[in-house]
This record gives sequence, C-alpha cells and structure tokens, in this order.
Amino acid sequence: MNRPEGQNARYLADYQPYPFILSHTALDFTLVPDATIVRATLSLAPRDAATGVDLVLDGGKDVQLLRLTINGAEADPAHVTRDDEALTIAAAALPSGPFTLETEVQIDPSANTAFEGLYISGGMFCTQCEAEGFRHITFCPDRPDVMATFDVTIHSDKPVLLSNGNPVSQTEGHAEWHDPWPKPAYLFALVAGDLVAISDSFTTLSGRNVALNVWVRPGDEDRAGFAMESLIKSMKWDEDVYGREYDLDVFNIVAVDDFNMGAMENKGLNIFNSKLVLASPETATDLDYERIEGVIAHEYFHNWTGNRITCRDWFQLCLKEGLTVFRDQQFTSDMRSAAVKRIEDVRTLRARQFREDQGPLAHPPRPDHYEEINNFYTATVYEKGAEVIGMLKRLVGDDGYRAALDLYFDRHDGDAATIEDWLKVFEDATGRDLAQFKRWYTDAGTPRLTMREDWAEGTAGGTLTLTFTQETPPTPGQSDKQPRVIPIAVGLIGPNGDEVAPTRVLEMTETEQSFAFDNLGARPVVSALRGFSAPVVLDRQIDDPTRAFLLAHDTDPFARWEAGRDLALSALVALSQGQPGGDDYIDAIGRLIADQDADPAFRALCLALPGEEEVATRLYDLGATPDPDAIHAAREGLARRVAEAHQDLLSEIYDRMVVSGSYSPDAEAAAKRSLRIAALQLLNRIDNGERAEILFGIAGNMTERMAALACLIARGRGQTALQVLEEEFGDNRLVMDKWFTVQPMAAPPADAAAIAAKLAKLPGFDWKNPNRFRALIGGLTANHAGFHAADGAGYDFVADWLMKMDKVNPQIAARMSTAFETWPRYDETRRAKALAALEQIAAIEGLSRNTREMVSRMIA
Ligand code: 0A1
Ligand code: ZN
Repeated sequence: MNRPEGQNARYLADYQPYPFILSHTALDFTLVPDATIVRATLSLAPRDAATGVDLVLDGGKDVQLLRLTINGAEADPAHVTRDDEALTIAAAALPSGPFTLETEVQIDPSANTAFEGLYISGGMFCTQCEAEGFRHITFCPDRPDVMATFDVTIHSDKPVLLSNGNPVSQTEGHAEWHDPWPKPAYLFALVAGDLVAISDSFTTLSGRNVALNVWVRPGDEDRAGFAMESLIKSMKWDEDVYGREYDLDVFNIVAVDDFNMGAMENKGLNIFNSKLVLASPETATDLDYERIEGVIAHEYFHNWTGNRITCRDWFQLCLKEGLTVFRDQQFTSDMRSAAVKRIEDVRTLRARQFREDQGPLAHPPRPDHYEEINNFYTATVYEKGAEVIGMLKRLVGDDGYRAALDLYFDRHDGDAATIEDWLKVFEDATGRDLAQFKRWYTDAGTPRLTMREDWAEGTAGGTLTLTFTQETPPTPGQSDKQPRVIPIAVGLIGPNGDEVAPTRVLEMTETEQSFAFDNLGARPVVSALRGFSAPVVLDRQIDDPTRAFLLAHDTDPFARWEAGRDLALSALVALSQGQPGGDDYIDAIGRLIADQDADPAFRALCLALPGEEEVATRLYDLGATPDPDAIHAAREGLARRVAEAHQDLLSEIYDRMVVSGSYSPDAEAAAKRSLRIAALQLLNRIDNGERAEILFGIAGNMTERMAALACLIARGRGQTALQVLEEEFGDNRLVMDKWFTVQPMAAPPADAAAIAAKLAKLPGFDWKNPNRFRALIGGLTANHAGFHAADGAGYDFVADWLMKMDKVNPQIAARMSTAFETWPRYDETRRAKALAALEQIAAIEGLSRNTREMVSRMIA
C-alpha cells in the first residue's frame, strides 16, 4: 500500500491489539465549570505477562495531571512521561500481573468550545466522547476495542445527575451509576443540569420494565412528546423486526443546544441536538418531525448495532453506522411510505454521497487510512454503508439476511468487530462467497453502468438482450478499479403499458455482461435499476418520449419517479446550454398531476424540479462545465412554464390539499401538505407571491409557514414575514435557526452572499453555537448560484468564517469546508477563486488537524 498522506496518518494495516486488558473503570467527578476534578480508577492487566511494555494512556493537552498511583503507591516521576497526546508509564514501573491505576486530573469544561469531551451547554454539563473525546476528560486507552464495565460517581449542585447504565443511588448533590455492559470509552456520557423529564415506560419482549425519560430544559416539556412516542415505536420495532430487546432498567435521552452532530448513542444515555428532540406544530416542520422519528430510532438501534457489538477500530466505522442507517431507513419505511422513503434516500445519497465520491474527498466506506477520524463521519460511511447492506440483502434474500443478522448478534455480542466478521456471517449463514462483494467496502468511487439493448424479433418469440458494462473512475489513491458485484433489478413494460416481466435481479460480476429475456412478443420498454438496486450511475440510450412512457406506466415507484427526474434533467441541461427543451416534461408532468389516484407524496416528489446542483452534476457527468447562473435561469424559466401550462390544475391542487382539523405530523397529512407546497412553489412564479403571503398569514403550522416564507423571499418580498417570525419566535433558537437559513438560501443568487454577510453582523448570530453557524453558512452554500457567484463573494465569505470557526471548533469548520469539494467542476474563473480561498485557509498557522486534512485533500 502506498502511504501518500501527511505524517499524522493512521493506517488500518497497522492494527495491533492494546497490550493491556482494562476490565473496569471507576470515575468520580466533582463538577466545577472551570475546575472539574476527575478521579479515575482503571483495573488493568497486561495482555501478555511475558512482554514488559510501556502503558500508553491517551490524554489531551487540556487534561492536567494532579496525581497518579499504581496499586495505591505514588508513581515515580522518572517513569512517567507526558506529551501533548498521551501519558506513558514505563514498563519498569508496572506490576507483571493485574494492577490498579488511579489518576486525579483537572479539566476546564467552561473553556471547551470544541464540544468534545466534557463541556457546558446552556449551563448544563454534558459530554461528547465519540470518536476520541474521552481523552479530553481523563487519561485512558481511548480506542473502541478496549471495553470495560463502568461505575460513575458525580458530585454537583445541579439537580439532575445522569450517566450510563442503571442508577445506584441518588441523593442531593451526589449520584452513582453502574453500567454492567462492557463498553468502550467513546460510549461514556455524563449530564448534570437543571432539567425536567417527560417520562413513560416500556415492557420488553421478556417482560422487563424499562423507565423512559426525555430530559429537556424547564419550559420545553410540551415539545418533547413526539420524541418519546418515537422512542417507544423504535423499541417495539427492533423487537418485532430484529428480535432485539433493550438491556437496562432505564433509557434516558437528553436534549442539548450545543452539539456538533445530530445525536449520540451513549449507552443508556443518548444525547441529542435539541433540534432532533423538540417539536411542536408551531415550531417544527413535517421534515423536522420525520427526522426526529428517524434519529431517535437510529440512536436507539445503536444499542445493538454499535454498543453491544462495537467496532474494532475507527476504520470499521461503517460497520455500526452503515448498518444502523440501514435499520433506521427500514424503520421509517415501515412507519411511513416505503416508496417515498426510498426516493428521499436516493436523493440524499446522490446529493451528498455521489458528490463526495466524485470529488477530491472520495474514500471507501471502509477507509484504510485517515488523519483525523472526525472527518470520516461522512455520507460514504453512513449512507453508502447502508446502500451496501441493502445490496447484500437483495443478493441473499430476506431469509438469508435474517439468518445472517441472527448469527451476527449471536456470534459477536460483546465484541469489537470488523467488516470481515460482518461478511463472514453472511457467508456462513448463506453459503455465498463474498470475496468480490467486499470491494464495495474497500474501493471508493461510484461505478458507471452502461446499458445497451438488443432486440431480436424472430428468436425465441422475441428476445431482448441487455448488455451492461461497468467502470469505476479513479479516485484519490485508487487508480485501478476491479469489477464489482452489482445487483441490477429490471422489469419490462409492454407497449400497451402492462408489465410483461416482473422485477428480476440480474447479478452482474464481470466488466461486461449480457442477460436475455425470451418470448416477449413485442419489444418492451426496460425499467432498469428498480428501487435503485445498486448505488451506481446508470447510463442508457433513452429518448424523452420513452421516459414519459415510463413515468406514466412503470409499476416500480422509484423507477417511475426516476423517469420524471430524467425528463426534467434532460430539459434543464438543454435549456442551460441555450437549447430548446422541456415540452415533453411539461406534458408528462401535467398528466401526472391530474392523476388523482396517485399518492400525493409521490406526486409532490415528481412536481419538485431537480435542484440546481443536481443539474450541475448532470452537466459535469456529460463532460460539460456547469454555469451556475445559466442553470439558475434555466430552472426558473422551466418552473414558470410548468406553472403557466398547468395553472388551473395546480391551483386546484393548492386549494384542495388542505388538511382539516388539528395538525398531525403523520405521513398522510404530511403528504398532502407536501403536494400543496409543491404546487405553491410553482404558482409562486406567476402569482408574484400572492398565495404565499396569504398562507404565511393564516397557516397554523411551521411547515406551511416556512414554505410560504421561502416563496416570499424568492420574490423579494419576505421582509414583513421575516419580521413577524422574529417577533413571534425571537427567543426560540430552533425557529431562529430557520430564520437565518432561509434568507441566504431562498434569496436571488446575486444577493445571497451580501445577505449572509449582513445577517452575520446581527447580535443574534451566535456563531459559536454549531446549529446557528450551520444555519447561516449552510443556508448560503445551499444556494448553488449564490455560493458559486462568479465574483467569488460566496467563497470568500465562507472561507473567512471557516478560518474563524477553526480556532474555536475545528470539527465544525472541517465539516463545513466540504462546501468547496465540488470546486474542480466549474469554469476557470470560479476554480481560481475557490482555490485561492482554500489556499488562504491552508496557509493559516495553527490550523487544526481537522481542517488541514480536509483542505489539503481538496487542494491535492
Ligand atoms: N455516532 C453518532 C454520530 C456522532 C459522531 C460523532 C460525534 O461527535 C464527533 C457525535 C455524534 C451517530 O451515528 O448518531
Ligand atoms: Zn449512528
């Protein structure tokens, strides 16, 4: 293997087990905002008594050692060395058998702006330890394959004191917790604050009673009910579908305002970004509700896929994340519409993972090296990791999948496992050889699949031969790609619109391969890659009338939606290049919206034009250089033509899709609202915002109000509505985040960067709060032509803020830097400006390892 990265890179190939066994960790916290004392007692033993090796404990610069004893005796300072990242105790100072190591350290949670380790959010102490945060709390072997049972004692004057596992004792100013399940340090959590709970209970499969609490700040209780409902549904679903039961007496969820990610699956004590817990009809949108349900499920499902079975090392991150995303996607499909969920997931996959896979940050679901692990919580590890499992399931069938999963839980409970272990359970349970399939885990890049059709009339009553070729473009560090196993789900539609061959999964293993369908009579239309059966780019010769035919007749909802999307993209590509286009799309979409039988959510998805970035990607795929301004103009123009052509139908939908009664976030009601909003967004192009203005004034739910607000801003008449929202919700962080996002996002592109700059000067732009920072910066980067403005104003604004944020919270700066990952696609002027912005960041002295790694990969 070549090792091209910086000196700090870590390599999968270098894996060695930790030379000591840690059986138990006892922690004692005295919580003081700027001087917290942590006493840790680690029960250790050499893994191999014969080899006297030094004991290396991870510990960041921010951990100040006050005292260290081994078996109760003060360690000789000559045997202890300290650098910025670790504490080393020389082998000579260690007993040859089991021993107890005690440390006392001091840390300063009030100075922790990176939100890694123990920090303070809104006056509450809380922790985030994945991936390597525990080493900012105390000295320890901070790696996922070192697992111990925990006892935690907390001293604090805060009224609510929580940690992992089961409560042992709770008195004023003091609490003790015991976690009987061995766990790695990254699953440790502690919370101390002035909190209130909404509580419920759940009786498990085997009759165990579990106390459930969702902890929030006083005053937020009335917005926590949906999270609790989602938790109960998740617990039941995991029992019904996977046979997995919860294993402690309590399950606590805590909402915090300052959080780098969405949520965290700490054993028995999940910590959530408050935006993924708190919801009321007045403050949250349908999408927020759907996300809350999905993320509550995701974190809960980690209890088995992540906690009971964890990862051997961080290279295996997709072992827990890919599987848990796959499980939460299954859950949402079961709770809501499976067809709609699949389309939404594919949209996200393409927008985030394909984008990553096709640019300078491409990496395999299981990377073989990294510099900063926090940079690898990516769409590839999560979403592609889930797609790979979907393919496995398609290949082995539902029964094979269930047998493999049962074996996985049985064989690996309590283990820190690898992708090899995962694939082996499938091989053992089903008898399949998965050596070639493994490439999905080890190789980066999105395969391009080309499909050719050959029709032979006379032979065997009419034979259609499909010939596929696959090719994966080179990615950083991987130039030569071998063919992968690709499950291609195909169905055939006869000329009269009837399905003549139901879905068949073709298993492609070669670079080029043909599959024949006999006895067809007349030449059918191929419905290919049904259900998006593999994460590939499909390239086929197909004209717009055939796409329109599939949009009208395909029985597979994904393929049907895809046909409409392809029609729209083909029009937008032509229009953005100054050519005519769009007539077939406008006709076909008219037929679809008139079809009262079709599911409203599905019609809404079809009505929404592909985003500008999607058009840019398609142009780039076709070998053209995308022009963001031309794309914006083309999309606006087409939307207007659709609105003009179907004005009556659209206003009828808009008037009819009103959900009566009180608000409910369920799938059916949300579907109606989504169709109504899709119609509004088109009509907004020709009614100059009239409907949006009325809707904003009368809507009782945030879904419609936000949609109306975005429409008003796009028409340049959002001021009054923005003021109203600010007056009404100025003290509600989550609503104000939306307020900050929508302005640069929905603005005409030429104004977007200036609007973002103006908002950044407001006192309400509390940029050290990750949600607020993401709201504003992310709002601008979501405006494709605004961020990629030819004068470079978008690039400069974002780069300036990344540099500022890097000093405070490197994880957030590094993550947001991916806004630049598509820079090589654009014209020379834009490329030069984006590159200059990246180089300016790279030149900063003291730039974090996080941002340095990202920027240097993007520049390379
Ligand atoms: N494991 C969590 C995600 C997570 C990862 C890293 C974090 O801090 C750096 C926080 C959360 C999940 O998959 O939900
Ligand atoms: Zn996860």
